Amino acid sequence: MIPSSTFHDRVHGLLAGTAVGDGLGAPFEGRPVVPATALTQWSFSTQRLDHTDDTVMTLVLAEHLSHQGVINQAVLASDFAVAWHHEPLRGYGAGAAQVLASVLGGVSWREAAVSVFSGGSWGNGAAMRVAPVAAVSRSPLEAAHLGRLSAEVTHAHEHGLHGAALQAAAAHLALHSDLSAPLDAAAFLDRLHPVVPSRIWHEKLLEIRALLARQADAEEAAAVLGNDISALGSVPLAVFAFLARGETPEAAFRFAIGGGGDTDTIAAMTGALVGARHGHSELPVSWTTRMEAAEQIKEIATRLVAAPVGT
Ligand code: RVK
Ligand code: MG
Ligand code: MG
Repeated sequence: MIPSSTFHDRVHGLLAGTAVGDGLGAPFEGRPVVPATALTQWSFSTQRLDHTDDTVMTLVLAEHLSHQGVINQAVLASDFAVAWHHEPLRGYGAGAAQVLASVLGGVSWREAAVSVFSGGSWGNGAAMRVAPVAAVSRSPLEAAHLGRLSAEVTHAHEHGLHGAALQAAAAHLALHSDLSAPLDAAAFLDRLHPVVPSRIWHEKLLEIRALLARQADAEEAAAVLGNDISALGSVPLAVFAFLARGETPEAAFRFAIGGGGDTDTIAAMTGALVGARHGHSELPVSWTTRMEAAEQIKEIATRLVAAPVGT
């Protein structure tokens, strides 16, 4: 059992890690390669870490969960839509914006989510925001279930849903991991297998094991696992960055961004896992003090830890 003050710090870390990864990675989003010197320069800058849709939606979900510890899909869809309408220029994906505009216009989320693209979105937008479910779940499977419920309101494609389930379960495992022992990557991956009943996702988990065994660098990992805006092509890299470098928070963020591609989102997802394991107090202060929404994140974390679990 984790002491409540530590649990609070770790939930705070989960939210702050998302925002730090998002803000640090955002200037490099879409670049195939991120030069180490550019990343070092940006990491030492004192400029504010402005966040994007990844953090906005994560905080909306955290706030939603803090009310009753459960997901009401119609209300959640509306909460996302209101946040998008308030700040449409936070870098939302085109499909996500279309779904949220429809919801705001009175279309049911179920209809809106399947109407976008062919069979719904497989983007990583549901995975990037899902980590707060870890705070109100009692097992990785329950986190994955809540993750899928939260994902469905915008991402109807199976890969969008699987990505959210995997990241949710990983966040649960990170939040409840034993800090007195080194992270056991093999055991962590064993527990992720059952949450994604899909051959192609299981192959990704096997690739993560192989990359860990040969101590692959960020460039090689991105080439093998992907680093794009799809759930399938980004969630595995985020989990890999956590398993490969997660014991040193700063290195994990740099690794996640160093793989290039969808850097804000990959670093946001890795950041959620790193923050959940180590807590807000162990994230680099030079970065957490630069967060645009530092105060809001602190307040939401306090409300989220007070939410009922598993009701
Ligand atoms: C911009 C064809 C599809 C597809 C399908 C493509 C922000 C589209 C965040 C779509 C994240 C894009 C990211 C993203 C999160 C998805 N057929 N193409 N079935 N499903 N796509 O729009 O919230 O950065 O090109 O649902 O998942 O930082 O626009 O948004 O990086 O993937 O966007 O999917 O995106 P969306 P999202
Ligand atoms: Mg973004
Ligand atoms: Mg992104």
